[in-house]
Amino acid sequence: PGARRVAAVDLGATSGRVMVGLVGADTLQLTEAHRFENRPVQVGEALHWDVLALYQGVLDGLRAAGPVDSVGVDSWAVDYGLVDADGVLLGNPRHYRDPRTTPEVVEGVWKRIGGAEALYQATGLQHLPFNTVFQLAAARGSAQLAAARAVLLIPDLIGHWLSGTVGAESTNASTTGLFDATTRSWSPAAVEAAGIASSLLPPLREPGTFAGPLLPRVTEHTGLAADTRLAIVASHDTASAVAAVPATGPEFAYISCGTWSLAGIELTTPVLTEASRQAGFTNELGVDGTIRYLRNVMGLWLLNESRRVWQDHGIPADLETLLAQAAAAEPFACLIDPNDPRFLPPGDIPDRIRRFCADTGQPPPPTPGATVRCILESLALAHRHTLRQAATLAHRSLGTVHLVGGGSHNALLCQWTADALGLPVIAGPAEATAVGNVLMQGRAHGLLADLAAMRHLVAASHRLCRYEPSGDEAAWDHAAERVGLG
Ligand code: LFR
Repeated sequence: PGARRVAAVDLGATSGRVMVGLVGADTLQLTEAHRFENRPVQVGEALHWDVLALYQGVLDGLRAAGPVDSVGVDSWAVDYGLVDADGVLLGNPRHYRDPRTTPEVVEGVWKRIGGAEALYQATGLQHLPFNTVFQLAAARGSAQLAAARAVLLIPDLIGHWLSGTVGAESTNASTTGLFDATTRSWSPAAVEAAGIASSLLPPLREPGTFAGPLLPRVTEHTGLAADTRLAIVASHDTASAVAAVPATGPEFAYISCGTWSLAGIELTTPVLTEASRQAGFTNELGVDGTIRYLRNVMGLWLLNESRRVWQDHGIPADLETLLAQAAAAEPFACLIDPNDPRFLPPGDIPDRIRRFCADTGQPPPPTPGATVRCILESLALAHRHTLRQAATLAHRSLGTVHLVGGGSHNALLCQWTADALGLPVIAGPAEATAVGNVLMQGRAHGLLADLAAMRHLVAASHRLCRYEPSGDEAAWDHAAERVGLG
């Protein structure tokens, strides 16, 4: 069969895009049809996603895409919309950086299930305060939750509007803390601990399948053909990105680097040991029955949010200039633990970095360039720490490191990650998420056999950049010890 033309809708924390993909057994080409901003909206204490603006961007993008055989949607994980008995959205979805999942909410869930250990045994999910299980627990007793008939994760909500179907795609369901990584189904114990009715959780659906045709209103509005189908892709953006890692051998590590750095390895069975839980590792689902064994590292959020604050304060924050200044700044002058919880909420990251330095007896970075150096060196150290821990906990060795996502354009971060690990880093593709989305649609159309075929196609069709370690590992060892990432 020949190549297919598909549309990949990829929603990220700062922007959404619709890419047109041409995919076949030996064909993989992506072009951007439309890109639009994603601007979270603060109302009082609550931080929301403007999901209707995103949906409008999706429709505009589908119209710009022109005729396609199918449409697939992926986005960040965890967040959801509640829909009522008429299938209508109840309120705006909250942002995972919303402050309502307090320690009391988290402890309430742990108490109901018999401790954090029991929740990890049931789900295999790393503890993050914003996991869906805690968000829903925080919403307990609200009028909205009382009226809700389904919890739809963001890509499934967009898919519902496009096709009228209701379901929960499994890779994204595995990020909720309501899903059992061992049985690959919803976890009754975790659902009970969240305090919600299990009927709110839609039936699971598997990536590489079709949900049904787009609604007539949608095809009329976008000019797409009436038989255009909604494809179920690996709708968790990280799962799509990992599926698109251009690895050609078995033992590789990956870092999907954008707003977050998701650093880990691929396994066939979950690791649910107490050491794994304490180290904060997650067992999320990949495609073809794989486990994404990884940990969230705070990622380029630190840099992007710093730039936003500098711009607000009238301080120049051109990326190229900042990176050149960072390259010229003093090495290892100050370091942070990127995963310190103080860096999670939106706000003045440069100020929080200064405070972190003050609290740890380090000189605060004197300039934006020095701050960027601090961020990137610290991220490289966190990458190293995370990958080495993943390998140890899963009894594996570290092979080639693939760095995919927007961060693959950041040469300093790629080089320093290679230096810190003492391993070569292969950077690219930058659009790994959209590539994975397109590839899974290729699977649904029967054009690609398995994960290995998908990855070979990415390796064959993309120009990748290789960074060799510079050999100064001792300096990185010393730096890692200083900041507790040794
Ligand atoms: C990356 C990502 C991460 C998830 C975070 C919040 O975009 O999907 O995998 O932990 O966003 O949903």
